[in-house]
Amino acid sequence: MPNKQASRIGTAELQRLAAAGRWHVIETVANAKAGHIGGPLSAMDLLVSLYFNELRIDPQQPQDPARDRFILSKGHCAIGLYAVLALRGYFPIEELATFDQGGSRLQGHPDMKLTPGVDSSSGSLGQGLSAGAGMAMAAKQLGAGFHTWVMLGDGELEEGMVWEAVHTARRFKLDNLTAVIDLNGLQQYGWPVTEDGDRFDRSNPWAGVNLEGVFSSFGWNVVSIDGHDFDEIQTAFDHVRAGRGSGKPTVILANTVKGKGISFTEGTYKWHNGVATPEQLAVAAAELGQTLEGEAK
Ligand SMILES: Cc1ncc(C[n+]2csc(CCOP(=O)(O)OP(=O)(O)O)c2C)c(N)n1
Ligand SMILES: [Mg+2]
Repeated sequence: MPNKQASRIGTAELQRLAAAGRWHVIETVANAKAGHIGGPLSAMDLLVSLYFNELRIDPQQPQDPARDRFILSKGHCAIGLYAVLALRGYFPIEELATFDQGGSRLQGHPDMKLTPGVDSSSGSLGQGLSAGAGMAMAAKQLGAGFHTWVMLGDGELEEGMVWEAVHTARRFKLDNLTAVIDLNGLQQYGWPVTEDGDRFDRSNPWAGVNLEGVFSSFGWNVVSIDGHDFDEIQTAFDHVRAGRGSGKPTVILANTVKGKGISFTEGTYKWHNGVATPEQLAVAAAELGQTLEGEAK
């Protein structure tokens, strides 16, 4: 059985890990001179909670067949996942410095053949939930007890293939599958609009849509949370566990802030991707309680 943490870690430690993870994101992307910021930061509290308190995994045995699976369907947020995998011990923190370089195990989008701990390649939005449904279906057929988790973006939710998987997962009673939706209200640009001088409509793609009702009507268990509140995240995980045996997959609708945790990246599409200047890095380090070398103060 994979080595789940013997006991859950508390909120203060989760906050410390999330701050370190956010720092690794902005510093690593600045070092690589390209990469995504807003999505990795909005997902960070969820990722830390999953990897440190929920997934049954063993970083020493990343291919253990009994491990829980995690798919980052919004694969452009790879640096967020890599930061958490490094903090969790899958590979050295120093390896983050190779991010997005030729020959690195840490490419700009997740590659399951390269990176320990990455269960599915991703980057072309819309596909991860189908892959996860396949894994969950395989677990059922094999009588395996592992759980499959898939994280999607709210812009990604506009992809039609997502909804094929939403329908299929209920059809096959995949109560061993959980979708975590990072509802940060922003995507890369938005809908193109010709009459608007700004060229894009950047309003929340799901404003006015009752997503809870939509997923419920597809037959899913639904839990809505603040995706930056560690207690609420834990409650959602408990909800998932309670849903095992119900014949229903569970969706966690996690309300988040794009770019969360650094003042100048919060709540703006402009930091969907971007490279921080040395001055901006200094601000981020101060806000996240890090030194510029990345050591916790
Ligand atoms: C099929 C596909 N179309 C377009 C893109 C380019 N793209 C990368 S990120 C992104 C926006 C995604 O927004 P969202 O899912 O909300 O992610 P987040 O806000 O968490 O970064 C787009 C359109 C892509 N990777 N795949
Ligand atoms: Mg988004």
